[in-house]
Amino acid sequence: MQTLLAILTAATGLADGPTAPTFWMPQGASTVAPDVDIVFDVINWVCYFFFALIVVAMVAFVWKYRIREREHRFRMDGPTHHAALEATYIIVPLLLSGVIFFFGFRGYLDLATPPANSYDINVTAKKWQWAFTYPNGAVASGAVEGLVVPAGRPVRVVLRADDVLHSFFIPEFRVKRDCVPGRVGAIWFQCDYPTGMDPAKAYNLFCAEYCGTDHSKMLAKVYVLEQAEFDEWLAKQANWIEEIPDAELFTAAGPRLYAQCSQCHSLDGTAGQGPSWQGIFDRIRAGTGKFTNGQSYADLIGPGKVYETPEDYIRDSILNPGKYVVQTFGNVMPTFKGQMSERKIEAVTGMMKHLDQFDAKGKLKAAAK
Ligand code: HEC
Ligand SMILES: [Cu+2]
Repeated sequence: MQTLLAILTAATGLADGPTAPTFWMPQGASTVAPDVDIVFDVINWVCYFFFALIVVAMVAFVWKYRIREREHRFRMDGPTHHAALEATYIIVPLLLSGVIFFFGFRGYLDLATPPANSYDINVTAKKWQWAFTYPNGAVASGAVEGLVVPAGRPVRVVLRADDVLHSFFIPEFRVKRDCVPGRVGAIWFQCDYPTGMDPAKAYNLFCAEYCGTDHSKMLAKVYVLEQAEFDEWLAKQANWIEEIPDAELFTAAGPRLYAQCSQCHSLDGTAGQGPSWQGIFDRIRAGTGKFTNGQSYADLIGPGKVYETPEDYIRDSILNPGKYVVQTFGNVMPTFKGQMSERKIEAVTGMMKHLDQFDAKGKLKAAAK
């Protein structure tokens, strides 16, 4: 019934919000969603129909032609050929698959051809988060801001991968495309239903290609804003870190930046993909730890050494994480070059130095406010 309703609203163009979720599909919130859903529903109903037909016929024939007692004589004079029957089961599936192909291919071409006036957003996938770069240079992180797009106009996302294969998937928009290292792909969508910055209303972005340990954490929210609201967000986004007063730099910006590090670095001593930040600054200053190449922190950090100060080492760990890898950990940290400005690095470093002011989740403790 719901499917039928979805088809009707799609056909009459009456949808004034995302289409309702069905048993199979989440709500449909992009302009292509109704087309995709019709093809899906038609294929689905064709499958139900033939499944029922075949099972009923099978059971009926098994019953009708079962071997009865004392009747072991097989008839050898049955028909061997029936032209009309053969023609039917060639022509009917041919027509059906022809129709499915027509709608499927039309939809495919639609999805493959971004409208000329689309708004470009660069998306980079890396283990295990999304980074979004906007035309004005603003960089947003999937873990923190989510993907923010303007409503009511086509958006073209240009897809890249830094390390391994990922896949950009927004189920509510019915779009999915692989992000392949060494290649630049693109996909487009248009959503006419603004969500505001409300996570409960926002749509979901998943990585749909298993890409390693924390693949399941490679999530982001998709916020759709009215053009004016979007422009305002974008202008702020480009320089939010500059707007924070120096005195509040790490208390205000630290937690927000830490959201990009939290999947791998705990604050409470639990080892994750990366070393916990509990006591990190004192540990680095004391110089006792070792790197996988056998050198110790004391060999590298200090006046006249590779890193003048602990801060310098931390900065380079964020920009060139593969240069010196901490013992017992793998070289899995992505570089934050181009995403972490000096000021942002200063903010996270400040947070590392004052972890006692934050709780285990990276929120500023009430007393410190
Ligand atoms: C995908 C997991 C991952 C993410 C995300 C991540 N890191 Fe790391 N990080 C690691 C691993 C693994 C190491 C240890 C190996 C190495 O030195 O590269 C590490 C090491 C470090 C070190 C050196 C620690 C030490 O004990 O010497 C610093 C500093 C650091 N990360 C900062 C950050 C910051 C800041 C962020 C967020 C902006 C971040 N990391 C995000 C995995 C991650
Ligand atoms: Cu992925």
